[in-house]
Amino acid sequence: MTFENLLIERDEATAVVTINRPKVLNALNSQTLDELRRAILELKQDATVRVVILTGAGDKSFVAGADINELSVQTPTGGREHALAGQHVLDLIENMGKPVIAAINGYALGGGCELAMACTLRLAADTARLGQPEIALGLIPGYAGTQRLPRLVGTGKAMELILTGTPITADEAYRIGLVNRVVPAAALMTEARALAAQLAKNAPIAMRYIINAVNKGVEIPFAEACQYEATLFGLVASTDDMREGTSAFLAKRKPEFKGT
Ligand code: CO8
Repeated sequence: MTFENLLIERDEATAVVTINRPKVLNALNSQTLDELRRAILELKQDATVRVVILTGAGDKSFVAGADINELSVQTPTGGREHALAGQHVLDLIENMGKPVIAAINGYALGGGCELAMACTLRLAADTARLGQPEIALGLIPGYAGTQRLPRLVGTGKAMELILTGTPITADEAYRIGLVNRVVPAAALMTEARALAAQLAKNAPIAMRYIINAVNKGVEIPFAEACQYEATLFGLVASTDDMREGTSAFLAKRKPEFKGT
């Protein structure tokens, strides 16, 4: 995989994807978004990758939003296409079937906050700032921020964040449930890699079904979602990993999951 604006590094079963446009605080232009789309599709297919970490280059910014140079000249139809393309990439991340950890190393604003919200888990450096400042540009969020933010933090907080556009600290983001953990900035990648290594030991098919059950379940009626969960539960019973996990427990040894 060769990319102009992404760095991809492997650490055993973890792939670290770094958005690499530090001169513009890793703003997402169309090319970067498309590179991200291609990278996610390739990492999804690669069975040796069990967990992905997504972060931004440098120590100042995760992603400072969509590239405002492109937004400033967009047309109505182009804007719609751009929003749909971004939503598509974020959907791919959300439904990749492998945990994607956002390591939020600084500003996660606008499209950057939306990107972090599409990830499965979010770790934030204590120096990070998160928000949806589109309103200050006369815009609204366009990468599904109006939808994922209320699902994560509730309608009231989402309205406040999107209508004021004022970014919040990592601690406040943790308090309202926008990030899972806050860690000292210097320890962010170590913590993210440790979490990734922990998850990488899990049964991949079970993780895929958990992500699928949670993501799909919040969109459909509860009773239907429970039926769906039961079907996936039945399906995992057909895996070698289920047999390995249960027999390892009974034999008092550590399981070794193969993803089959
Ligand atoms: N796009 C393009 N360039 C950017 C962006 C951006 N989002 N953010 C920062 N930059 C550039 C700056 O212009 C500057 O460039 P230069 O050095 O050439 O002047 C460089 O990065 C460094 O930035 P600053 O000098 O501004 O750094 P500061 O430390 O002073 O400020 C901030 C940091 C507070 C993060 C500030 O840069 C900022 O406010 N950035 C914009 C944040 C923002 O508004 N993000 C939301 C963008 S809109 C969006 O994301 C919509 C998503 C959905 C789109 C749907 C499709 C239509």
